[in-house]
Amino acid sequence: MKIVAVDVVVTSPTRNFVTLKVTTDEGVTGLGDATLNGRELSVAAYLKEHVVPLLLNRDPANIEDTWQFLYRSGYWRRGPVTMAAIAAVDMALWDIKGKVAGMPVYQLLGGASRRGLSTYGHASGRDLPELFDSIRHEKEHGFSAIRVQTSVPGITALYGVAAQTQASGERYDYEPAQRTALPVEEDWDTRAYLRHLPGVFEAVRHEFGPDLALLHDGHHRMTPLQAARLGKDLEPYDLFWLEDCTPAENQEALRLVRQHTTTPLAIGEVFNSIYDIKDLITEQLIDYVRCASTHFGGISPLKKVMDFAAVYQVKSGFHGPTDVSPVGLAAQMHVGMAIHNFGLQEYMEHSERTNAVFEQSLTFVDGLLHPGDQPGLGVELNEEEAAKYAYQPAYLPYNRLADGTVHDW
Ligand code: KDG
Ligand code: MG
Repeated sequence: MKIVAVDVVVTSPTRNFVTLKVTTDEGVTGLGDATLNGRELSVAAYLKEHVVPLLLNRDPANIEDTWQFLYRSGYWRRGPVTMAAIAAVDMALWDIKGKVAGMPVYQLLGGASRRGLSTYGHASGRDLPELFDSIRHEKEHGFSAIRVQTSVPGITALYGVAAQTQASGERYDYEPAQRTALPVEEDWDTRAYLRHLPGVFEAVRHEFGPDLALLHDGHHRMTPLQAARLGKDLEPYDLFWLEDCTPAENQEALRLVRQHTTTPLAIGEVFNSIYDIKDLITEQLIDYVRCASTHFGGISPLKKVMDFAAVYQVKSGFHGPTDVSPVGLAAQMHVGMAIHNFGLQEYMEHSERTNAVFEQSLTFVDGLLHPGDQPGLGVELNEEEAAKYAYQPAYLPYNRLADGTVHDW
């Protein structure tokens, strides 16, 4: 078989998505996700200008060889743009292989290790009553693990709090990238956050009892010492994990955090390669790998890093926000189905319009997500629907402290 066409499709049903479509001479097609939130067109150009010409006439069956060829022949390795582009190719080739074999991709990765994937939902609120309502809503929806984000007195706009009015005046609704010409400025105060958060978790634990798995995303905002203190302060409330407590580029920061707290740690949504996370795994400084198929180079490296992590009893907690497209979500669901050391899958659910563009075989029943048993990834692109929604510039926000200093967002 040969690759005869490769198309890069940019569509924006409710947010921007970049999708790669690979077509073979036998008419089999495969899809890959190359969406990089706020920088979408850079990956689209990387693919169109530098990758598509290299794929034509290649045998789509040779997934590992194609991955290594794209990774090594580019010389400039890693980085989110390069790795999202390689990820899209890798996913599309797994999709094709599954369709040719007549099997869902998880079968090709070793078969199902479980009935479905346990997931966590997102709850948030501006105050405790609103937060409790949001948690109840997620529980009724089937989630037995819930991420809790809350407003903090004195901070106007805070990541992950759906109902609050943002600096832009628009509602956040779990979609931090806003369709504005310039990134929106938000505010931040670490001391106020550290003072407020433990009380919120105490109230949530008291209200919902010991069973409910609770998670929190620190979104890279703390120093190692601040993160260590937060982890310690949250210990009585038995978190399932504390995510991204420090900026992710410094792996050593987690050593200090780990020495001070037994709150489980999760990190990796901004990582692009195994080299970003290998010390965290071998030194057992984390408990969950948050990498996403889309930003980590695809299915092949995600499966490899999880097999490596299994040696150290580190589990998966793949990143599943709405900016990972249904194709990217499917890719990591297949990995999650196959590996033994699956932990928990983030599931934010895409909009109805997005689901009309990406037709999916996924099911979500009683909190268990399943990619379905269609051959390949189980996602098809409705190109007519996709063509209705042109790309719209959108940026993630950024933070400034009270004195005007830029802070991690
Ligand atoms: O593009 C940025 C989002 O994917 C990120 O802010 C979401 O942190 C996130 C999460 O844990 O879902
Ligand atoms: Mg996160």
